[in-house]
Amino acid sequence: MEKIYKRPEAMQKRPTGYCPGCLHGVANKIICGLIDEFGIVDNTVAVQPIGCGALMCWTTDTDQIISLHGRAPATATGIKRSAPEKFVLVYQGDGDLASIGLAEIMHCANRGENLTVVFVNNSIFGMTGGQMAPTTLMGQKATTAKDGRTPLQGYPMHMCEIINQLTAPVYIERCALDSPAHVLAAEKAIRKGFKNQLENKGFSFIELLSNCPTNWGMSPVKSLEFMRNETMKEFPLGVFRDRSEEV
Ligand SMILES: Cc1ncc(C[n+]2csc(CCOP(=O)(O)OP(=O)(O)O)c2C)c(N)n1
Repeated sequence: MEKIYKRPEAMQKRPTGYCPGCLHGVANKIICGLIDEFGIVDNTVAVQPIGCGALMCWTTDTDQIISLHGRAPATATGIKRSAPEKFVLVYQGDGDLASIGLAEIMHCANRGENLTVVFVNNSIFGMTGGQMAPTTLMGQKATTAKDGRTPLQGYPMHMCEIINQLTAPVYIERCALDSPAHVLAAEKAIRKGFKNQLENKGFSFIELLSNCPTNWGMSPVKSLEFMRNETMKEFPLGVFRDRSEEV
C-alpha cells in the first residue's frame, strides 16, 4: 500500500487543541510540512501571537515563543536581527495583527524585515469568544456587533492591500484554506515566503482566509460555504506583489 499522507516530522505527536473544523490546524500542518521540506526544524523559531494561533505551540516541534498581543512582528524582528541565521516564522490572527498589533506589522513590513509572516484571517476574535475584528464583514454578527457590523463600526480592513502600499515588502499574497485546491495554493505561497527568507530576500506576507465555526455559530461545512459565498467576495484571493525574482 502506498502511503500518501503522514504527520510531518516537525509536528509534535499530540492533539492540536483547535476546535473541530477550525482551519488553524490546516495552516499549522502546511507550515510543519514545509519545515520538513526545507530541513530547518532545528533552525526555526516560530513566533506566535496571542489568540488561537498561540495553540501552535502544541504543534511545531521547533524553538518557539508566544509574543505579547500583536507584538509578534517586533519580537521576531529582535530575534532575526540578533540571530540572522535562524529561520523566523511569524504567525498571527486578524485581531492580533490588524487591531492591537496594527502598528507592529506596518512598521515591520515598512522596514522590509527578512521575515515570513503567515496571517490567519478568520474575520473574528476567536479565542476570546467572537468579538468583532477589523476584518469582520459588513453585516457579520459578532458578540460586540449583535445585529451585524454596520458602518458605525467601520469597514473591513484589507491587510494585503494596505501592506501593498509600502515600498519594502517583497511578496504579498492572499490565499484561502476552504478547499484542497486552495490549500495546495496556500502551501505554494507559504513555500515562497519560506524561500524568500532563506535566500535573504526580505519581507513576505501570506494571508490565509480561514473560519471559526465555533464563534460564527455554524457547522464546519457551513463555515466553508460562508467563506466561499461571503469572505472571499470581500477579500479577493491573489498575488498582490511578487518581487522574489528581482531582489
Ligand atoms: C493586551 C491584551 N489584550 C487583550 C487580550 C485578550 N485576547 C486574547 S486572544 C484575543 C483575540 C485574538 O483574536 P485573533 O487575533 O483574531 O485570533 P484567533 O483567536 O481568532 O485565531 C484577545 C483580544 C490579551 N490577551 N492581551
